[in-house]
Amino acid sequence: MKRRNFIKLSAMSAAGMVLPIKLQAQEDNIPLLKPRTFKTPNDEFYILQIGDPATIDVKNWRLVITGLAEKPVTSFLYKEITAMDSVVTMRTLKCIGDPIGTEQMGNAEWKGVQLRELINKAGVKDNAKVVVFQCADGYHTAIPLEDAMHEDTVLAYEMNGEPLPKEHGFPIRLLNPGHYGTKNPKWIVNIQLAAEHQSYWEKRGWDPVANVKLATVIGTPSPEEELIAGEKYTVSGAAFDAGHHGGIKKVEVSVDYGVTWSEAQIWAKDTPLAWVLWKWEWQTPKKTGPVEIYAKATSNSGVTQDEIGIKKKPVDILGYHTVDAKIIKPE
Ligand SMILES: Nc1nc2c(c(=O)[nH]1)N[C@H]1C(S)=C(S)[C@@H](COP(=O)(O)O)O[C@H]1N2
Ligand SMILES: [Mo]
Repeated sequence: MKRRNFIKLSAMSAAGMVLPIKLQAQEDNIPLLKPRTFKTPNDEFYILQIGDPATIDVKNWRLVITGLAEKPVTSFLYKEITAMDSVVTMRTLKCIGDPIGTEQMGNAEWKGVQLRELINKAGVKDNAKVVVFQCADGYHTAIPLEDAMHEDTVLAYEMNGEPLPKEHGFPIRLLNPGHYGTKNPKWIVNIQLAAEHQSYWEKRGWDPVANVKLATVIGTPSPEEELIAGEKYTVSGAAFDAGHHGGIKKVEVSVDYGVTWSEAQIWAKDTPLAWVLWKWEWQTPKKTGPVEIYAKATSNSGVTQDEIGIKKKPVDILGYHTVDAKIIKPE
């Protein structure tokens, strides 16, 4: 059986047990897309941190704001934060160290409060330039004050309608629009207004700005997947610009080493702060042998992906994503 003939789905039975279901995709004519849902389910969302996830007992937790503040120590209880005016927002997270095409990208609907609401309660002194987040696992990172005061910068306490899962930063994490995962700290315990700060990853040579670069990921086919000659196959994936170039305008696919490109269909999108999902119906060649699939995105501001080269460690995504697959004879 070919790898792509079966997909495992989970479903809740009446008793609440998780049952694996096998779907015979080709017979049922269901194209297998990857990602297959616009919102990544919480238990499928990638998890990354410097050590083990921190365990925080919310009863003993206080979010403290200190440093160059008018009221030098301001603290908030979980229930005070969750009682404030909230925002619900779709956001994609991507790891800065994600070599293009891997799995370190996910999208969720988050609920939280604007960070500036809390910072304004503490009051900002003139000499404050950055906001530093100290986390329960020892991680720390800073963002410019201007970014912290941006209306889209959110302290999230819910993910896809559930309290933030432990792995994703319970009780509270930052969602910092336009920035790689490094600037989206989890398990925050202390927020400090400061003149400057060298963050955990910057000390180890990583990009201190961490702006997300325009990227396209091919989900199907997966590397080395065997595709049947002369059949319909749905190439699919995601693209994301994190709002830096006005959002994704189009995604194109090439199966002839970039000589010709076909426009894919964007089948799910939200604001530019969330990924777009795309698919392209391919009539696979009759001839068997290796094939390479390329995908690239163009933004609304006209930037095309292969024009963007990033040489700064470790955002070494150069050009677009390519996947090697194989065309094989029908059985
Ligand atoms: N406290 C803390 N927050 C952190 C990290 C960490 O090591 N510790 N890693 C960051 C990195 S590198 C990434 S890519 C994202 C991943 O978020 P996720 O695990 O919710 O997907 O968390 C960020 N926030
Ligand atoms: Mo990351």
